[in-house]
Amino acid sequence: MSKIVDLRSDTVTRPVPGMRRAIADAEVGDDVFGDDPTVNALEDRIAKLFGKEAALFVPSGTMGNQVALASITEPGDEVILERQCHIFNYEVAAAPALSGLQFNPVDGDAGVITVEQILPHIRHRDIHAPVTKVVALENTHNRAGGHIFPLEEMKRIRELTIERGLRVHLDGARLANAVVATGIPFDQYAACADTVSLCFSKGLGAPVGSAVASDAETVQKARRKRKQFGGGMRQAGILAAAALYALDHHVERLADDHENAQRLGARIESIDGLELAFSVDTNIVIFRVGEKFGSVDLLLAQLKKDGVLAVPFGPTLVRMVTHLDVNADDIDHVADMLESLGSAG
Ligand code: TLP
Repeated sequence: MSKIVDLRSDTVTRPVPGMRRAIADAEVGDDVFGDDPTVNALEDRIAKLFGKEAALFVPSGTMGNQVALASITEPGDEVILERQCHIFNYEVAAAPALSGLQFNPVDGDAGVITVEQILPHIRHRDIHAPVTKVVALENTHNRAGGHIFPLEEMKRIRELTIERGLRVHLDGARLANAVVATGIPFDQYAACADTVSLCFSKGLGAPVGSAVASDAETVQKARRKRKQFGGGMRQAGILAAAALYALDHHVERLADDHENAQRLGARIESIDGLELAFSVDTNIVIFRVGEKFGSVDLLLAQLKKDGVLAVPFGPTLVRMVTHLDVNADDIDHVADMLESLGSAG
């Protein structure tokens, strides 16, 4: 078997030929001067898609989250978020380090936090207390196996935050997956947030780039923050062209990734010694590895020998992510391997 089946993340996708042509043909200018027509077109398109006044193209999902948070807070403010979310676990403590923010994590259920769970975390105005400023949500939720945060609960949280004068940031790195899986359009999710991000470099298959959408004033602040954080890009139109191509060609096809994840999940469930840690809603499959398989490290090493790559996601958990570079045959191959490793164990 020569083909590598890389399920470590949907970030591993390589630009398809059509996307490469769009990159090659892109009109460009210096985006720090606001002169790149392709970046401007992408920002307009994202603003419209999300029903917001403006949008900003940024190099990564992490920078999208960070410029958004920095633009709606002051140093010393507090951000309420779900304990397993990306901002809290995987952004190298950027918000405390760069923007002087404190996190107030809430234990959720499969990445979802409710109004009732958030309420006791909102600080009373007191000279001793940090000011609660933001509730940050993630949809779909990475560590909860691509779980979809229900729109109804997002709406309730939105109402609470309006009532309490708080802002909502939505880490929508994989929001396109939620949109395709539910049929709920981007703007309905975005309406529940002041700032919302989207990554082009995950399931959408672009090489680089994310966007943040919000009201015009907040996006203007975010543009300054992006520069401050070193993310001002020049002829970024070659990247924006890939993102525009992704929006045209790679959104609806996420349904294939979801189908492949379902296919993998169903096979995993039937293997003795493996157990799904979460229901499979979108393109992420997280499963528990029983003793029969030795350990997560052993299982991953055995898979790697045969060209299958996945990542550890905790002492007993493995994550596999489907994307446009893997097909149903690849998934069957991975499942067959897991099955045979299980029967050899
Ligand atoms: N997630 C990556 C790793 O960082 C874990 C992955 O392989 O899934 N929000 C969410 C929900 C994410 O999953 C990620 C990346 C980001 C933000 C950050 O995006 P990048 O990697 O572009 O900074």
